[in-house]
Amino acid sequence: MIRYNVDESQQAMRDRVAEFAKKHIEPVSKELDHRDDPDRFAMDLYKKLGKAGFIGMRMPKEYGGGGVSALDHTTMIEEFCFYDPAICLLSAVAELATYPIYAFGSDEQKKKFVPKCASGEWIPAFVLTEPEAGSDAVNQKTTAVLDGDEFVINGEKIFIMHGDVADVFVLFLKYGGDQDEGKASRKISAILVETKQDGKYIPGLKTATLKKKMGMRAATTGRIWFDNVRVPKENLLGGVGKGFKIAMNTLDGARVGVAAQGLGIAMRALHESIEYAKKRICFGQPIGKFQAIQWMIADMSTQLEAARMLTYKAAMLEDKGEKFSLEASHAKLYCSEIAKFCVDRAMQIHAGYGYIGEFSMIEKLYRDQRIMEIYEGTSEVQRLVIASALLR
Ligand code: COS
Repeated sequence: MIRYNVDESQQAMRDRVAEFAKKHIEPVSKELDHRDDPDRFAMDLYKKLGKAGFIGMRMPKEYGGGGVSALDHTTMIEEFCFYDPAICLLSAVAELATYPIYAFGSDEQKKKFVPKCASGEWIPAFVLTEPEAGSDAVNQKTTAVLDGDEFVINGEKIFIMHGDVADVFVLFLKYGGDQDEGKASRKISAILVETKQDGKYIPGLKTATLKKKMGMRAATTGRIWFDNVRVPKENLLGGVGKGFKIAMNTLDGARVGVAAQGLGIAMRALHESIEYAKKRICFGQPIGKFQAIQWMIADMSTQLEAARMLTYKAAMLEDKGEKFSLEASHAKLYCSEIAKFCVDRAMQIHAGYGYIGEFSMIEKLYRDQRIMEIYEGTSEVQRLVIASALLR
């Protein structure tokens, strides 16, 4: 009743995720949410996700991916987040970073990188954000200079999902064109960086794991420094000055993914609230008999259904090959906000049993959901994208 499918393949995907989740996610979910040990990357689980086909799902089968539609991928994320949003990120980050290689790479680059990233053998990271370039993504300070057959890279990145463990970076930086003239967004390029040689970081590359993260702890978040890092010039992705468009195009799809994360979180919050309202006795009857609780549940359900329609619309446009930037922003904005609303109402319904993590999942959901209004473009950036599309 709290799930809705446009077609049968969505239910098949939900069944597939549920089977994996019961076997491999539920037993480790609490352990990976460990507060004091955020820098232990869940490599075993990552490999299991890869083996089960949950990494690189959107990549074509010829490149070792699952070849699933955007709608089915959305369903996968939604259902995964019902079980554990943080563990879902292990897969979502791989998709975010593999997509631009597949969509904009040369044949050689695709053959070299995509199958390894799509199988879970290599961990890829999408390396855009800098200390002074988050929402203002154009304001890149990291630079590349061509020296013979190599780029020499200098700069710093922050808040990079899996940046502390990745084998390959899709790195965005200032390179190309006349850097003093013309549109700033056309002076950004993307370069693929293989981070390791013989199991060690290449010279000049340093990373650190960011500590005391509020939620989403099964996935790590890193900081990266480049000090004269040398990369072969054939690792340029998609051409000189194409980096910003590559990043924006990639984020369109990723934003539908974040919307789906919001759906999964809201769905779990609603599910837990319904179950709890049926069994929690207060003033001599289950609290679900009180109108105050009924209205909260009705509001959660209504918002979840509306959010789902926005998300599925964006995914279906993507599947049809149509432009979906506006719809992706609608979905990401609304789903991240309703996830917050639903988790907050679930907390109110559970009261003390929601606030204390050992009693329910609500406390974890409360921490996990908060990043959704921030990453892949804040809610303010989504409003900017929506308004500029409408006012153009
Ligand atoms: N797909 C492809 N190209 C796109 C695009 C998209 N969705 N959106 C914009 N572009 C292109 C534009 O067509 C334009 O190309 P031209 O130079 O040929 O004209 C170029 O990119 C610049 O577009 P625009 O001027 O609209 O970009 P802005 O600098 O105004 O972008 C925002 C501003 C805030 C929208 C952008 O910087 C952004 O999305 N920031 C958030 C980044 C983010 O999500 N960070 C989160 C961390 S990443 S995990």
